[in-house]
Amino acid sequence: MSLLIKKLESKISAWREEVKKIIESGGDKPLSEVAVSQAYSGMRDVISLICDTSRVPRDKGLIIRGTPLKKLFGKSPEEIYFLLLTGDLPDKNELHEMENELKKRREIPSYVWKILKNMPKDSHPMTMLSTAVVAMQSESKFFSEYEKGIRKEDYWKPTLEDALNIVARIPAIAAGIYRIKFKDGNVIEPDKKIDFAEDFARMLGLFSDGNKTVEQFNKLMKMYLIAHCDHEGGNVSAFTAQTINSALSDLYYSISGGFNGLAGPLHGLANQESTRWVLELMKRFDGVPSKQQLENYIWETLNAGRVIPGYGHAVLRITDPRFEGFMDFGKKYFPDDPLFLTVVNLFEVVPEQLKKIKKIKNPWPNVDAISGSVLYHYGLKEFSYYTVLFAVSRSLGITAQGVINRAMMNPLLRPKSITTEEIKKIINFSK
Ligand code: AMX
Repeated sequence: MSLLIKKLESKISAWREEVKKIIESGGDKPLSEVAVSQAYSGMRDVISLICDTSRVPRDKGLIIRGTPLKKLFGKSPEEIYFLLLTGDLPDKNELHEMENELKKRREIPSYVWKILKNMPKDSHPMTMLSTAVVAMQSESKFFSEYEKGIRKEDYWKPTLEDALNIVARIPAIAAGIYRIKFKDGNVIEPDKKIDFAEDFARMLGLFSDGNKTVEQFNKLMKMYLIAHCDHEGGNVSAFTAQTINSALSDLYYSISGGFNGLAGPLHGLANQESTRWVLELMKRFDGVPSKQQLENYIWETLNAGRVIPGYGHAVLRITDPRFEGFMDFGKKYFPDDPLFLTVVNLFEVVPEQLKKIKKIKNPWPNVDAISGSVLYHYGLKEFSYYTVLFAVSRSLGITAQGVINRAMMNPLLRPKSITTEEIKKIINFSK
């Protein structure tokens, strides 16, 4: 790992120096004001967190270390991980090293399989993933180095070890969960000779030998694992993980906690909810529905007090570029797939309907409106599994953020809360 460590060492000392100077020269300048209404609405738009791995301008979507996601499609998860960690795409040698690191750490401890196989049969795949990760906590290098008294400046080094171990193992664990939960329970062992995305696709065991769609599916996995890798620092999974990690709980605790947040229907579970919703819709109308039928169904959902899954976003105010990426993929490889076609038709109908509801700030689709349909096409039909795929990808961003937070020696996260009684006094509230 010498090239990565060397690069990070020089970057980290420059980053530390720069932040010190930033605080000295402009530390008093306010970043945002907080209105009472924002305190009551999930701190939306309150700027008070630093995240350097990626940013999400509301009119552009995900930008990873300065490069828009769309320009990064075609890169491998290994390249993106190096980019997230260091700010630079790797050169040939650096990439080779990253690929090897993630290959050699791929072995899954046997106790993980025992735990997963003994969990209740109705455990959600995300519960299984979160459990598997936290079960490995005893292997944390950060935890053991901290016990030995490692210096604060060096916290990032064992955190990087943990990050690489977690990222290397998650594909095999995730694929194993699929085999245990939905197939015959025989897990397919990792192959240290092939790359991250392809090995994950192989371990799912969806295709028999000689099936020609394997290559397409591998391509999709490569894209999928990049598309969900990071989305700045304030989203539920990243923020949860960061909060846990700020208490110097190691990355096993943090990632597991972040995944628990990802498992919520307003966050990462929306891909499962969206696919379920579209399939129910197709069942109701016996195939690909007409535009009028779509419109009726949308209002039926809204009038029942439910959200349209996959639409809206806490930050974005445009169609999510990740949605567009998957749409381009589907249009290229399976434009006539009925589920995909329905998703594309919904894209033409839903925003116009959501625009009629004033309180909805963003009527446009997010990634979860489409990401399930592309998996479904290749036979990955168990949609309660979809958030696990999201998590495999998101582990790249969350662990990279964790390494950087420790490198920057960031303190405990502890925003201040306020009571309703105090707010009443501040605004001179009278009934
Ligand atoms: N359908 C129906 N109502 C919606 C809606 C949708 N798709 N999106 C927003 N609204 C509603 C909200 O529920 C809220 O209603 P309330 O005031 O009665 O509670 C109101 O519109 C205002 O919401 P907002 O400011 O536009 O969005 P937000 O920041 O509060 O929430 C999000 C963002 C994503 C939770 C919301 O758009 C939503 O629930 N979407 C559907 C679920 C989804 O797709 N989640 C995935 C997001 C991406 C991800 O994290 N993977």
